[in-house]
Amino acid sequence: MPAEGTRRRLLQYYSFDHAVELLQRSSNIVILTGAGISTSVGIPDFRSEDGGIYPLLKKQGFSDPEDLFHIDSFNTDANGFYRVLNCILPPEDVRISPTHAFIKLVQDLGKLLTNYTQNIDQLEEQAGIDSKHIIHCHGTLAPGKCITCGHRVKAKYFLPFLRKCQKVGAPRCRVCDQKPPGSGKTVPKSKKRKRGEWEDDGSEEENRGIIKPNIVFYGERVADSLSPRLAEDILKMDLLLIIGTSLKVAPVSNILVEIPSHVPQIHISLKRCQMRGVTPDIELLGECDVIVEELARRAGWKLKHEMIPDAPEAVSIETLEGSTNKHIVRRLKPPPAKFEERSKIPQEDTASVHR
Ligand code: CNA
Ligand code: ZN
Repeated sequence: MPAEGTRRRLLQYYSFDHAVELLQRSSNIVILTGAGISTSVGIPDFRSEDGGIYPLLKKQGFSDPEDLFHIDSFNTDANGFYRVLNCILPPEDVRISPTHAFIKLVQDLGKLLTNYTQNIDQLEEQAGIDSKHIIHCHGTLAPGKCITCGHRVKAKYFLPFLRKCQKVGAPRCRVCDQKPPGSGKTVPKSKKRKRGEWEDDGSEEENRGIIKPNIVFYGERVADSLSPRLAEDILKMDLLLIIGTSLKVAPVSNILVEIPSHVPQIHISLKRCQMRGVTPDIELLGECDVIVEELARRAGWKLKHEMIPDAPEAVSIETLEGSTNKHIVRRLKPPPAKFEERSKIPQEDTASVHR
């Protein structure tokens, strides 16, 4: 018997091909995404042991890296925040990943109801996903807004400036900088000041006129549009895809608990779903780009992306021992280059290798 509050799995769906069938026959798909869909294009996630920002910051001596993304930290030491933000800024010439292209394809096929994204990198827009299909649960990097007077800085000016912040410090509001101190709204008083070794002596007055990115910090409310949209979507959705998220950040992770249990759920990620009460019907474990590419190929959909080879590469799908619905999906690598090279070595050279 499942634990109380745990969704009962739909036992008729368990294989990779069931996932393909669900994609083919569904017409109102909700896709919940996280930082894992952008790692392949050079934007690290938070929690991956291999390359995530939190483990990296821990190695640098920050005992509680999550604190750096708390609104109270921003209000007391914006420079410290901007130094860290640098780690998750998209590279200047960033491209979308095959997974972004897959979500766009779902839209083009008329099957995308909503992409609830926790990402702040705005690659959904770059992929061509229509804003009517996107809920940015945690906001976006840009535009920026002055925390004192509310002056807004357009994305096209703010994004390039963000790249300089590590060197020049937090961006400042030109309106406030022209006014004498005390003439604007004051920065909210911090309730949370245990930041130990990374405290930067930043006073509230120093933070006057700082520009804040449009992201939702820990300690702030998620996008107002999330709950009403979810209430609507719940009535229409016929499939939930969860891609590249650890599901560790509430309240977004709670979306899953609110979705009616008859709606099939597919979870695609490097790691198994570990959120209590969440029981995806099918778990596809591995690089999301490889998995969506194979799903699209088997569904007969044309997924085009510069990182996807023209000739399909074989993947292996291995069911985890002791389960029916958890599958490890890997691209079968072509033989290592050295073998090819060796076969091209002229006969006499081969002989010298064995001499
Ligand atoms: P997270 O907690 O770091 O989890 C990411 C998840 O994705 C982990 O479970 C990984 O195993 C998995 N993953 C990583 N790479 C891949 C891959 N190639 N294929 C499949 N799975 C992969 O991040 P969440 O998104 O769950 O947490 C929400 C936070 C992260 C939000 O507040 C975001 O704003 C924040 N964030 C966003 C970005 C971005 O916008 N690109 C980058 C870093 C952090
Ligand atoms: Zn201002």
